[in-house]
Amino acid sequence: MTRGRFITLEGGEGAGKTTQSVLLADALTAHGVGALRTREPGGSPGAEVLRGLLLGGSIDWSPRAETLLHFAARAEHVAETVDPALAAGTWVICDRFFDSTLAYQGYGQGADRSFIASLIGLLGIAPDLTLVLDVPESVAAERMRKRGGDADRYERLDSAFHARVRQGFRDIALSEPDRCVLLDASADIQAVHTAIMTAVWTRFGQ
Ligand code: Z5A
Repeated sequence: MTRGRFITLEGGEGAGKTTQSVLLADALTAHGVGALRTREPGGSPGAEVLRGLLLGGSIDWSPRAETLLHFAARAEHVAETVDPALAAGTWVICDRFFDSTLAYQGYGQGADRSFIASLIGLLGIAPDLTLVLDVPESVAAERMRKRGGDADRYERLDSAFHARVRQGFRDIALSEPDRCVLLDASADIQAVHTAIMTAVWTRFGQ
């Protein structure tokens, strides 16, 4: 059995990760490739419980504790969902992964980035390809305004926080060109999808 490929989508809120992960999974399925969509924080029963604590709760976690909670959720998600699917030959499309911890907790909240880098090293799994969707904050804010709904703990943070997060994602993409592709996600949905499929087939071949 050939192990599946592990593809992550990263970027700030409203970048279009969820929209694009659906299109990518559908395109892979149409191509005869079995694909599983999942997300973080969450993606397995235990990790979804931790998601509730992280997004919905009223606790203002210290940056290091929040980092560890994301990694606890991630370890559970990898063990219960990601690893078994990859072992079965399924491609896994994951909406956010460890780069989000570096961008949000590291760049955004000021958690020690070398501490996060150590946890990444200890996790024992890295994506084969990471698509970093980059949009100006004004574009993301307009998309979120149109979508409506209640803001979670992270969405309520100020624009300086979101600017640091965006810079974090850009730095990660530029520092790891073998794994990451930085994409302009301010284009229309179909244009971004086309760019994503080009990146996927360039990396893995058709
Ligand atoms: N977090 C963290 O701090 N540390 C971590 O380690 C991890 C996560 C893993 C999870 O939120 C929060 O957890 C996240 C970071 C933190 N918080 N923030 N902010 P989530 O899972 O609830 O949500 P999200 O990941 O931020 O996703 P989102 O807000 O739903 O955005 P998105 O998935 O990138 O966008 P979308 O849902 O695909 O699209 C948003 C809207 O824009 C929608 O109405 C679309 O139809 C529209 N859209 C999408 N693409 C386009 C284009 N190209 N043109 C026009 N309109 C578009």
